[in-house]
Amino acid sequence: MSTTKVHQMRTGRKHFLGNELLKMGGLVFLSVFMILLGSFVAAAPSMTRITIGTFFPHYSPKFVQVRAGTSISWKNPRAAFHSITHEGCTNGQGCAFDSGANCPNRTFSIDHLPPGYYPYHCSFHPIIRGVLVVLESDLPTES
Ligand SMILES: [Cu+2]
Repeated sequence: MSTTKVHQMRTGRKHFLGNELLKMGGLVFLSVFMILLGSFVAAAPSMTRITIGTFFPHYSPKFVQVRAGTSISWKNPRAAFHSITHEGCTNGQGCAFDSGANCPNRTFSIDHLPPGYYPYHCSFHPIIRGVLVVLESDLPTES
């Protein structure tokens, strides 16, 4: 065997090991990245948005079901005042939330509603109604 061939084999092996190390480093980096991403996504609170429109069903979507801990926000993109008022605020059964006058282009948000059934309406336009259901956070997901 010529010295050149031996030299090529040695350097070839060196390159092979170098590539393997690079690949392993890449995998370790990727794994750490995925773990960090996973913990970030898990830690980020989930969010549901409802838009208040001019036409039926006005609160869009009108029926919303979320898990406890989900942030719910109502956006009012219209030039009229609206409110997001829990039925309990007007029937004396306990007021869970009331946005008051939600100005045009404003958003009203709720973060920590306990599990329950929350029908609500707009106090300016009582015909505008919606329902919010908050489920226990550990119930199995519906798919
Ligand atoms: Cu309204």
